[in-house]
Amino acid sequence: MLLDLSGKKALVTGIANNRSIAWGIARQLHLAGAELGVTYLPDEKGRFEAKVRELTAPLNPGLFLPMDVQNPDQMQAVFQQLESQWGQLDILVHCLAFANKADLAGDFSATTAQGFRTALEISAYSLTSLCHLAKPLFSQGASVITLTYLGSERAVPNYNVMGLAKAALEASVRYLAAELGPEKQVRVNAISAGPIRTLASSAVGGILEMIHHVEEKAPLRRTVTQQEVGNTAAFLASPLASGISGQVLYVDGGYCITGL
Ligand code: 0WD
Repeated sequence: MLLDLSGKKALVTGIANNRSIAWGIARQLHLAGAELGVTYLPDEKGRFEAKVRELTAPLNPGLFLPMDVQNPDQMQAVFQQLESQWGQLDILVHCLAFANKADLAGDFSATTAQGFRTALEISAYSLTSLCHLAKPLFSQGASVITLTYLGSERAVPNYNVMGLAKAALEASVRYLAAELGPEKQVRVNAISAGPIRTLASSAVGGILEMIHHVEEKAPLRRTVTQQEVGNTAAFLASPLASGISGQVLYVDGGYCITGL
């Protein structure tokens, strides 16, 4: 098989339900033979846990743990477990983001300091803290993958503070790639996905109009699927992408090249 991830250990964050991009990624990594560890965002009633556990059961995750990236103890616990169970990490998938709904519509200038901090901390800083924890465990040639969006470089209506978070995330990809490459050939890349209907994207005002716009204007005249993003993640995780680091790779049907 050209794309073979058998024996690779992959930690996948950000699965919320069967529409999540992280779910598309987890399935394609599994199909390529990787062993999965899954983290979920815990809530008080344990509903997320039950849902994600049931969804991911067919993929037999070797690790299944709660992790809120605003909770350093939970993050540390994940990596302790990972170290004792796996001893190393080959693939790290960062596929999560959050901003207050009020900051994802209306005037960008109305963003509060609190809203700014929340969006940047959860959506951008978390990649850095995850990489810091994972650094001693990364295997030779390990691959880190995060998810970003075109709103980092263009003023996309309503994306607002999340655009800033994604710009910071993309800059983090470059700094992390520069830090992690020399010693163990660890690669860090972002996939910039076109708009897909998910729990997170439904919080962005006017997402359906955005999707229709892409269907009309993108060179491929359609949006992309979670599976297409998952295939790209599997490629980036594999030795087929051994020369690629610090990049933002667009999986958007070509939309980003258009003049709108
Ligand atoms: O159109 C889209 N859907 C695009 C999404 C286009 C381009 C990029 N992306 C990005 C998102 O910005 C995000 O980085 O892809 C990533 C995954 O997003 P998704 O698949 O669209 O959304 P979703 O299925 O909701 O998964 C994101 C999850 C959260 O779900 P909710 O909606 O409940 O916030 O991120 C997780 C959570 O599971 N999450 C957290 N995980 C750990 N700690 C936290 C947190 N503090 N906050 C949210």
